[in-house]
Amino acid sequence: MAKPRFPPPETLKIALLCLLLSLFSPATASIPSAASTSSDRSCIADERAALLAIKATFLDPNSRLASWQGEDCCSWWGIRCSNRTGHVIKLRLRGSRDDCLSLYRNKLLGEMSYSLVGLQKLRCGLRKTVPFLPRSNLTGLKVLDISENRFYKKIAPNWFWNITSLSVLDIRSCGFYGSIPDEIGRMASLEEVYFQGNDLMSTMIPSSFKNLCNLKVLDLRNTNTTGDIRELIERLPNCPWNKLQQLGLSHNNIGGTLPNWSEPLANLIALLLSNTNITGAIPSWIWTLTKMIYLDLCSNKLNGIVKEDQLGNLIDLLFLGLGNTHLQIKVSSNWIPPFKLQAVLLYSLQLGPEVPPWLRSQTSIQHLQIANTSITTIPDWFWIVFSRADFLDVAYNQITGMLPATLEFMAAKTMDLSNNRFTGEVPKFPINVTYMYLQRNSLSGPLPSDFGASLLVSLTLSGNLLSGTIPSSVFSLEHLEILDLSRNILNGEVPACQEDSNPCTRQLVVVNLNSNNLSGGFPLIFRSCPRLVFLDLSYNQFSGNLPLWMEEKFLPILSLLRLRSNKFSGHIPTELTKNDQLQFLDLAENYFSGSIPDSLVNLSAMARTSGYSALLNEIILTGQGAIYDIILFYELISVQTKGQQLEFSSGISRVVNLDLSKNKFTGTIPRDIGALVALKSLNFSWNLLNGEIPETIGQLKQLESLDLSHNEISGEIPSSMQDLNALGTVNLSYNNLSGRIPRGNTMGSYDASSYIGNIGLCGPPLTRNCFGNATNEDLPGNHVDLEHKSLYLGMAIGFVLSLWVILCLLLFKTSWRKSYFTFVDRQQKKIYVSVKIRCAILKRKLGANNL
Ligand SMILES: *[C@@H]1O[C@H](CO)[C@@H](O)[C@H](O)[C@H]1NC(C)=O
Ligand SMILES: *[C@@H]1O[C@H](CO)[C@@H](O)[C@H](O)[C@H]1NC(C)=O
Ligand SMILES: *[C@@H]1O[C@H](CO)[C@@H](O)[C@H](O)[C@H]1NC(C)=O
Ligand SMILES: *[C@@H]1O[C@H](CO)[C@@H](O)[C@H](O)[C@H]1NC(C)=O
Ligand SMILES: *[C@@H]1O[C@H](CO)[C@@H](O)[C@H](O)[C@H]1NC(C)=O
Ligand SMILES: *[C@@H]1O[C@H](CO)[C@@H](O)[C@H](O)[C@H]1NC(C)=O
Ligand SMILES: *[C@@H]1O[C@H](CO)[C@@H](O)[C@H](O)[C@H]1NC(C)=O
Ligand SMILES: *[C@@H]1O[C@H](CO)[C@@H](O)[C@H](O)[C@H]1NC(C)=O
Ligand SMILES: *[C@@H]1O[C@H](CO)[C@@H](O)[C@H](O)[C@H]1NC(C)=O
Ligand SMILES: *[C@@H]1O[C@H](CO)[C@@H](O)[C@H](O)[C@H]1NC(C)=O
Ligand SMILES: *[C@@H]1O[C@H](CO)[C@@H](O)[C@H](O)[C@H]1NC(C)=O
Ligand SMILES: CC(=O)N[C@H]1CO[C@H](CO)[C@@H](O)[C@@H]1O
Repeated sequence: MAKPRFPPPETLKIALLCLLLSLFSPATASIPSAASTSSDRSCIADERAALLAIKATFLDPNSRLASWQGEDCCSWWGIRCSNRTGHVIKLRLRGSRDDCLSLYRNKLLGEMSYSLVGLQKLRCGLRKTVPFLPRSNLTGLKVLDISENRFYKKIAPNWFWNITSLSVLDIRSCGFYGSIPDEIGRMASLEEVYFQGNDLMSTMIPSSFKNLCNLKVLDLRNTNTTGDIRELIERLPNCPWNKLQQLGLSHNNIGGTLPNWSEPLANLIALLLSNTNITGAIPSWIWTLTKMIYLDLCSNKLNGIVKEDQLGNLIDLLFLGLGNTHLQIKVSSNWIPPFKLQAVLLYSLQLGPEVPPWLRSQTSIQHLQIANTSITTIPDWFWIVFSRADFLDVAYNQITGMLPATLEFMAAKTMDLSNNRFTGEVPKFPINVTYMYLQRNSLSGPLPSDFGASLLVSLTLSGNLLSGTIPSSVFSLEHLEILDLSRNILNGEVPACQEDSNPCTRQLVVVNLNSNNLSGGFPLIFRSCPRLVFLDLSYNQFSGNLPLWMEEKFLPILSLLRLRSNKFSGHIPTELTKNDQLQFLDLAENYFSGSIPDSLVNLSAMARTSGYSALLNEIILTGQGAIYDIILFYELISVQTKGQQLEFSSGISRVVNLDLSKNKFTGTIPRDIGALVALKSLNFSWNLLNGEIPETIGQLKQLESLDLSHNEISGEIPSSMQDLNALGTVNLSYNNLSGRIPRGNTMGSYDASSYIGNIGLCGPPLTRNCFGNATNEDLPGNHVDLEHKSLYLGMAIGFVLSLWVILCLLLFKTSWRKSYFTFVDRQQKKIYVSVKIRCAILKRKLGANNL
């Protein structure tokens, strides 16, 4: 996969922000959201009017501003007035941030319009002061926090740029776009500025930023800031009394090399430069920043050597991120660092073959990522030193040996040991673990009858050598959402649900049992899983009829069903076709018989014209549950289209596939098959279908692959198929088709093998001419033949190229969305979980209002 595996995502930042609460947490965080601090006097009338004007410009579907009425604006929600002067000094209208992550719910929607400014204009006009430069009358406002709302408008002009009294400006994730106005240079009181998550549209902070000599915090992460890091740093306030403490530039298009200064930003405690294009060496001044707590240089092109005397200067360091760079860490084997880290991100570096011995002293670590670092063994101390850690990731190494029996005493909530060479049996899991990744190892033997981890949400054991049956205890894990046991040698039946003694999990969202040796009928246990979205039972020995899909809607939101290569028989139950989320149905290589039900065309998820509104995507967007992890499963399942085995990444949520090949279906292709307009791949090959290809097939404009070969289909190829421009693969061979092959944009351009075995077909690419209807073109002749041959050769090459383009697109195409969740990789998911947990704890600690 070319996709970088460990980009420390935005969620990680949030996680670690939660972790290191004091960092990047604006002063507003401590303001109670319902201001109980009303002063004796009521608020200043002008300010009240100004606030009402602001309110009038909001769409407020959740009535969050319901308290904004009455005389005393100081008692309104989100407002705080000064006891001394009575001025509104804080305005906090932050959108809600569930779990520290914005889920775009309960937001103030709408435009912050100019009515406030308009109000002032009027007043100015009356007083005949300089027109067009009105000041907002919230003259005492010090803290403005409107973060996490959705304004979707230009960042300037905007009323708040004229409030020079502000010391805190927090407009994180507000959907503002455009460049920051020069006026910011007049806001000399600013101490904390949070722009994160808005779109500065490839610009940079203006040079007037230099004036902000009081600036302590600048958060420009993920703002589409573009340019050279030196130029950017030159625009930072560099006053003699330089106060800058926290600088966040991660996730931007910043390149160049870091400047080598004599006078560094001596007060810096947090420097976040991850996911930028910065190159070159880390200049020595960074290692003189002895107050540094949070240093994140992950995912850059930084290179050079980091030595122990450099790292050793940073005595207060809690967060160290150097992962996915070209840096080499060279420290002596007995080095004991002066710091006690809480989070270490050293993934995708060369650290191995040993776990760096200096980590042994880091007993406070909560979060450890040393995946993909060429480690081959894990020392015994590892399991002890990190027994209290919350998040452990050592995936993608070559670690051999057995998992310790003491695993169950560890505190980890997320543990990724996947993609290693662990052997032996699966031990009991850490008691509180929710996410356990063990896929792609060499674990063997039976599964434990009790995992000892009742909070498991995700369990992935695919690609091991596990044998025996699936213990029924798996299905009594009441929080389990993801179960992947694929590619093992498990056998026997999937245990049934014993409603009384062993109530089944109802939370399952993803079940992957692909490629085992499981048998028995279709596992009825899944009937009790109303949230199931993804069910893959392919390549097993399951047999018998599919259960009648009940009126009560068995598996109501199933989006993907793969039963490929089993021994299922009987008809396709029509009830199945009532499912309105099924976007991927693969019943190939079974013994299904009977006709293909006409009601198949009612599979509405395959008939959506716009986008793939499959639940998968929707849930990913709204971030519910553990669905993020589904993406992991997309990586693992392979789909046969275009005659190739593909490993899909998240792209699979955009694959619409209907594969009934290699069964014993009889009868005709449903006449209205053209209704399934979203289909990308249709494979009815190797059945006993007869009748004609329905004319409606020409409506399947998205179709990239069509295989109707090895049936008894007769009649002519419908001319409507000429319009299938997306079609990359066609196979109509070995049927009873007749007549001329349509000559449209694509149909004539396929290889003759697409059509062979149909005695009645004629015209290119077949050599057989349509005599009787012959035109000049079709007349035999060396010249023409040669021309045709080179034409077909060209087309074949073109076809191969376009096939690759399509394959590559399928593999790598990701659609950028503003939300950072859309293509969250598995790493992010894990982090999301730890965030969730951590935030829950913090919420409790701080009171729900403050997060
Ligand atoms: C302001 O007044 C409120 C109640 O009168 C009091 O609880 C609060 O401590 C005062 N704040 C300051 C900064 O004096
Ligand atoms: C400040 O207010 C004036 C008057 O409304 C306006 O023209 C100007 O654009 C404002 N500045 C910014 C940066 O919004
Ligand atoms: C960054 O800004 C450029 C220029 O305005 C824009 O085309 C691009 O879409 C922006 N990128 C993102 C990720 O918003
Ligand atoms: C880094 O630079 C490369 C080209 O050199 C560009 O393709 C890529 O998008 C840049 N990445 C970021 C995060 O700016
Ligand atoms: C930075 O400059 C100092 C002396 O001014 C020099 O010793 C050091 O090697 C330079 N470092 C880099 C990374 O250029
Ligand atoms: C492992 O790290 C290397 C660079 O050291 C990187 O190219 C590769 O993509 C990483 N692999 C994974 C699975 O992240
Ligand atoms: C598991 O979680 C419980 C409740 O939060 C806690 O009391 C216990 O110490 C945890 N156990 C371990 C091994 O961390
Ligand atoms: C699969 O199970 C069948 C019995 O159901 C058994 O005969 C066969 O040997 C098993 N295959 C493997 C590879 O274990
Ligand atoms: C599709 O569903 C509708 C409504 O349930 C039904 O009336 C119609 O007969 C179905 N079409 C087919 C071909 O079964
Ligand atoms: C259609 O299915 C058959 C049997 O499953 C398979 O061999 C063939 O490659 C598939 N066709 C395409 C175009 O993927
Ligand atoms: C010739 O064309 C006619 C009608 O266009 C068609 O019915 C007939 O099958 C064609 N003959 C051949 C050999 O293609
Ligand atoms: C510019 C402006 O109108 N300023 C007014 C803001 O409100 C205070 C207090 O009411 C007035 O004194 C200012 O004149």
